[in-house]
Amino acid sequence: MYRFGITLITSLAMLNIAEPTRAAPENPNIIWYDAPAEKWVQAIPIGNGRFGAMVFGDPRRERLQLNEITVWSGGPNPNADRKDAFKHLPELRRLLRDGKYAEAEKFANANFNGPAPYNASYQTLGDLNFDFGLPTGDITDYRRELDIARAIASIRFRVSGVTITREMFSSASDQAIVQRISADRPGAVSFEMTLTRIERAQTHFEAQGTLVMSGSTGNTLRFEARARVLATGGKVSGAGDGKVSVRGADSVVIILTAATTYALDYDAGYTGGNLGAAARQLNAAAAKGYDALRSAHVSDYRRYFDRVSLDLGNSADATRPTDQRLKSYPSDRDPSFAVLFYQFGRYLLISSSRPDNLLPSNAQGIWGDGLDLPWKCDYKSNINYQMNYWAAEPSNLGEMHLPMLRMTQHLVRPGTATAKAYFGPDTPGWVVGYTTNGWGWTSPGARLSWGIWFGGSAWMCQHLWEHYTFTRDSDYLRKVYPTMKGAAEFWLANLVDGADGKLITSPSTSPENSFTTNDGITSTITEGATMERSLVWELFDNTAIACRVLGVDQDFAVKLSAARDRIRPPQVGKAGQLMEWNGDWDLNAKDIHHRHLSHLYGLHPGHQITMTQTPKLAAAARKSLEIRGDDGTGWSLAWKISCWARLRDAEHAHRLMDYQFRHTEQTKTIMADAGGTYPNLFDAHPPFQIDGNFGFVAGVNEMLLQSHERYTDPGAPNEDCYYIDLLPALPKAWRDGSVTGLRARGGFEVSIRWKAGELVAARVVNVSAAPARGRVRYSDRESVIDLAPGQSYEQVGR
Ligand code: FUC
Repeated sequence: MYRFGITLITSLAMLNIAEPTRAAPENPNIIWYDAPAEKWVQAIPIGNGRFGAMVFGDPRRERLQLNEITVWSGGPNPNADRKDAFKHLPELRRLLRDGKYAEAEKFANANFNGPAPYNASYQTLGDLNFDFGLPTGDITDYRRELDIARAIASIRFRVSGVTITREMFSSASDQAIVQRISADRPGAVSFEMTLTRIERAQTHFEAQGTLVMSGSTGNTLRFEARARVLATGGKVSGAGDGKVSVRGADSVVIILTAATTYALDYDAGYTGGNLGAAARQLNAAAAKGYDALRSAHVSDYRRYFDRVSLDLGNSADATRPTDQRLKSYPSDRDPSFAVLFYQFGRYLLISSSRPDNLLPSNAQGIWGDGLDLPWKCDYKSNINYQMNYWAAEPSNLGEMHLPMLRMTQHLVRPGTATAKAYFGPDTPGWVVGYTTNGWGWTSPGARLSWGIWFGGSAWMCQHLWEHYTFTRDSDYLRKVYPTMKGAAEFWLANLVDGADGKLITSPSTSPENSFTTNDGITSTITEGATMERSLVWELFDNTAIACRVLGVDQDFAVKLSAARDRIRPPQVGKAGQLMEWNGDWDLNAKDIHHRHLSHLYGLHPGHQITMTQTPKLAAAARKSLEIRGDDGTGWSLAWKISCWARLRDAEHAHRLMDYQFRHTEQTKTIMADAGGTYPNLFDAHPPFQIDGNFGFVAGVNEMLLQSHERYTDPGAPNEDCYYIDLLPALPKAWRDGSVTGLRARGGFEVSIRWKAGELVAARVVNVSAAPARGRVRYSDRESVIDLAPGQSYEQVGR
């Protein structure tokens, strides 16, 4: 073991970490197509965190399908908890203890579910439509492009000897979607523009070439969208019929803003947002001018995007249209395509979850067309919601995590009511079940197998803690600690003694899966399924360390650690698998390839199971993964990449990409084995679900760098310290490469370069404001690092 105190600060250039390994395509961050989108899953997404559009790019008639992150139908539902459910808890637990699982399922569906309909859905805001009235000549030289390094979309083509260019972006700096339409011949830009919505909206023309659309999604939320045309040359006219016409302009800038009455405020009934923001933002952006808007947008976006670079080399012609590259991935396995998909995931996170978003990135980020979107496009907290944020911290986008962390704290109010309704009026703390939405839903669903599960709050609190481990910002931790404490208090009070005297949860489910006992009883509800045990273990473990770090609640911390050690540990079953249930029933499963990997939570994203600290459980997790098989829904495939990476099986992790990059245009809901990627690089469950995009980014991060294994450093016993594993799962296909700017737990930023599969150089910088310790591991070398803020450790060769 080597120990480093002070180290030299050399530049990345000296270490050659970021030097390209071979000739790269001109701009590796371009997604492009040689035809307009005919379907939504071919269109290009743009977004500024809260306000976005899908760009179809038809030369003659453009449709910008618009979304704003707070546009939810319905409203808060204070009666969604079954108020007397807790009275049925003892009977439900008794049935489960007696192994009467089928009766328990009936009983739970009747007495322990959520009585309220779950109707509210995230919705489209509307459409900005253009009819360009182009000459009838052929369209040639067509190109539709998204530059993910600048977050700018463009469409270019020639018609009747004129080249028309449309360029657009959604600016966070100016809170507007901005588009410029230009031509290489004066007076060649003409169009009619309308702003529409399928229901509940009216549009009128106002002075200054402005359309104003106002409406509501029902009784709670009202919205307003404004689009203004600023023409150079030509003539702009409009009328009360909600249409603007432009004739013979040289170029036109269109600015679009939107506001809603939404507020993330439980007491105010989720209203209080100011519709006047749309007009204010529109006037401010219009006064600024296109070039200033564009450069403010690009530099703002690059602040985040440029933090991570990844080079895995090329093996195919990377200049081809993106849909062709997707289709040929199974035969060329082009690593630069994996890089594009990785960086596209980071683009999507920056574009759907800016730090001041009122709501987090939802099941489709911010992009959704329609009024009743798949699964309401909500925040399913039994995997999907959290997966959306797995990539945030490691990919150096920690600020994008903030909307989710705020939402978690917000759920304490409704979650306290849910805890008391289901576990008793004296129950402390708060709990969230299988999902949440824009209206603070925390209640169970109408029925099993998905509706009754209480692991959501513990899992969300893992995210609160992780933001601290990556930043070591103890002021932040102090603010979120009460939320973690409340979630832990709930579980301290509500774990029960299992038949073996170990602590378990009851009732308990393994999200959306069912079991068949050795006596042939099939059910979905039991006591002590593995996932909740692991979630609560993780919650207690993290919260106890938070107490130490903050120097608070020492007695509580002792209680948490003691209870953590009494939780029934993960069990190994007869096939050597990690048991999903309280009985050894995995092999009886009706759906042995079920998409959820719930019992593997301790392997990933948790840290209860690791290769070096719990090798037997890691081996069992491997067996379980083998039993589950490789195929799955989009997010399931992505989760498997991370799991195999944590098991250090680089080739298996890489093989999963063959499934993840399966080209598809299927948009019907399929619950198994049809996961893949759409031409626009959205992940296909199917239908589109953005968790798979983010989960993929997380998987690649896990292949290149891991930092989940914790140890106690004798020199800093109150701190959480981590092993930093360099290239833990590097596949042969990524022979030479480099990555810069990844983040590791403990407050570090890490850059790595490798050649022929071997480490060439690595640099670990303490980017936190506190001294930071850790252990850097690669191959058989382990180096202890102890760095002051800003200091770095460097390693050359193995
Ligand atoms: C859970 C998953 C489904 C889907 C849905 C949004 O119900 O089991 O596969 O991801 O959430």
